[in-house]
Amino acid sequence: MKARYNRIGAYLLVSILLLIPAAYPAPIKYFNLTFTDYDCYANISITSHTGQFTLYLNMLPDMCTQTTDSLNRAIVSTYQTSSVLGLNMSPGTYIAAVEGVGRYSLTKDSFCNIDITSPTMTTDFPGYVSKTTILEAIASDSNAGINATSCEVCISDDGQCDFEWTDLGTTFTEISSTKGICRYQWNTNSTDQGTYKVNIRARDTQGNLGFGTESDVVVDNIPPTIGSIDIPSHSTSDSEFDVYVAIDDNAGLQIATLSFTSEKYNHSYQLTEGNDGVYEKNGSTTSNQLTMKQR
Ligand SMILES: [Ca+2]
Ligand SMILES: [Ca+2]
Ligand SMILES: [Ca+2]
Repeated sequence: MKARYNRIGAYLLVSILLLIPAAYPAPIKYFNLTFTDYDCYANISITSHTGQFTLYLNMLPDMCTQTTDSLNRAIVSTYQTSSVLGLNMSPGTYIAAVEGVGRYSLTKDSFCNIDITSPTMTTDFPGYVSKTTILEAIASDSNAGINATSCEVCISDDGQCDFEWTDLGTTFTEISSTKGICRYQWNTNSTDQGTYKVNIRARDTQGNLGFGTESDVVVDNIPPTIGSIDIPSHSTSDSEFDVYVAIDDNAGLQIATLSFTSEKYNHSYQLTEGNDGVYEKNGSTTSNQLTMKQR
């Protein structure tokens, strides 16, 4: 009987052991490193806080597979730091990976010696301008940096910015070595009324040219005309009344302000609908709460 129990015990032990894999593969986390320029280097450093890790960097760009058989690797145990280097890397996406169990942290540093990427130009031009206005663009170039005297502005009346670029000289305002503002003061008093294509462009120190977003800007130096104001000659306190004013403008009314004074009150209201035409304001002499609609 005892021998039989021993056989059953051995059978159970073997069964349990068979359920346990011989070895667990260490988990791998992949990440990418992308370059758009040439002659780039990368320095990826790994620190183990607990456990052993292997850091890999595949030096062949745009590979779909693996990194772990690469020779370019660094191995660290708890409290150790090591790094892998990539030199003379070309444009492309490179796969890196960390293999191991525990906690770790990474630092990544990279730089390219040959910059072929254009600066990024961020523009937000106004839709309507009058008198003297400022056109500006924020230029940034994270690699070579911006050429601080390379700003040019285009104001075109033929529908396309192509040959109308004017060098702004030293008007570039630096924010940092890789970022700055191109600014142009446009005196529209000597410009014909109408719609213009406007844009700003700049170069980085390697000569790469970046463009802002070409936009329509309307020059409008003609003030609106105010027609007769139709308002009741008398109103009692708390009574409702209507005011009718005809306002005309050549290029889109932006803001109109209606002011009136009574024996007790002095009010000013802004009409902001932005359309030409006749406006209607309904209100009370005892309240600042007025509604306005286009009649
Ligand atoms: Ca660049
Ligand atoms: Ca043109
Ligand atoms: Ca106008």
